[in-house]
Amino acid sequence: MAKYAGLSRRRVLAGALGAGGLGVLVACGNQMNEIQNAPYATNAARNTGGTTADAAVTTDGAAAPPATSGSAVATMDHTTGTQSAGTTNPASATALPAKDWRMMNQMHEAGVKTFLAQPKTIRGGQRMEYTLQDGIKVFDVTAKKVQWEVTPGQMVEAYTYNGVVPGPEIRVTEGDKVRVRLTNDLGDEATAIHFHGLLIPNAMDGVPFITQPPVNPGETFVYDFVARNPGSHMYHSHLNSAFQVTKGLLGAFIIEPKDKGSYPAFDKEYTMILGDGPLGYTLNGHGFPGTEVLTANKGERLLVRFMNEGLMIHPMHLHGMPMTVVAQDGYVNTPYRCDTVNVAPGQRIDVLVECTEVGAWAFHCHILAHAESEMGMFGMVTALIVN
Ligand SMILES: [Cu+2]
Repeated sequence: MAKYAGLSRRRVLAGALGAGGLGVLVACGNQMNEIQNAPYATNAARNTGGTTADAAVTTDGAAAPPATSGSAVATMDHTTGTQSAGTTNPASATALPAKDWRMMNQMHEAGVKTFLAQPKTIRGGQRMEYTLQDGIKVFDVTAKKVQWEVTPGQMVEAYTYNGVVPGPEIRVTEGDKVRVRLTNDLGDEATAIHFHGLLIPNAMDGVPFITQPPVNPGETFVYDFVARNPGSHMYHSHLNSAFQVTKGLLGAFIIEPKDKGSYPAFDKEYTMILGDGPLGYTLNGHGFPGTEVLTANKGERLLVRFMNEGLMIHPMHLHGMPMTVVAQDGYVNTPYRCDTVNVAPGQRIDVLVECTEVGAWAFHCHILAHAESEMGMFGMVTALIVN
């Protein structure tokens, strides 16, 4: 696999550098160097495989996996210690530059600082409001394209439900009557919603040409059903899905049990939706350092609902404390402990964490090519901070 991809990749990096607005001051040994946007540019390049988002999709519409090899790397200027995107020595396009450990440290540190400061960005997955009509909980969902800030300063075209990635969380209680009204404002593609994991009437299953006609641009389709099986589920597109879902047409669909005693007790919960594809490697629609920190107080029992909406398996690893797997695909199972849990595409894995250890604990995918490079951490990385 080519380590460096030459000038086309540099132009992309130059664009990423130009898109950001912040300079980052980082310490380097005993000197201070200003690196313009270094963590953003490098993470942007990493998160999208060093190409524009659309270039990660092949002409037949299938999503290509994000690149895992380094590409936009040959931009270190070893004489000045600064990045030189755009104007590079032609010789460096073929020659491997010597490692610059100070530069690597700077980039790692800058990314972590940005992350710990928790950049102001739009978060998807907030609970969706509903209206109650004749005893039915009615949710209005519009599929539309937006420019989405995957990492700070890096805007990518996303396909969204109601403008955010993940789409707003739909949360109901077992036995509720539910109506989801889907309006397609994508403009140039049909779509449909599949309610992944729900026991549902066949006509409501959301698969075009099997259970319903496609919802064409400008059309609305109404899904009506009763929420039968409690647990962590999902809703997502089932048309051109390798493209539409990885572009962002996805969200959590959580059915709380009528009998709270049928599910293990917890104090606090997070849903963590895993993604890979045109938006890069993401947790809840963002790549590090744009990912959200998880927080808990010592002694709290934290529930994490992993949901994989990507095309790859992601072994999620928490430092510092074990995880106890309590449910898979909404079904409560015999619990078992681990510190790394494989989450396959389509799976939902619920884990409990007894927050016994104070500190900032890294929490990341352990396919390390989805998480960290010589340019710093990127993609599927966050932290659990126990106070
Ligand atoms: Cu991964």
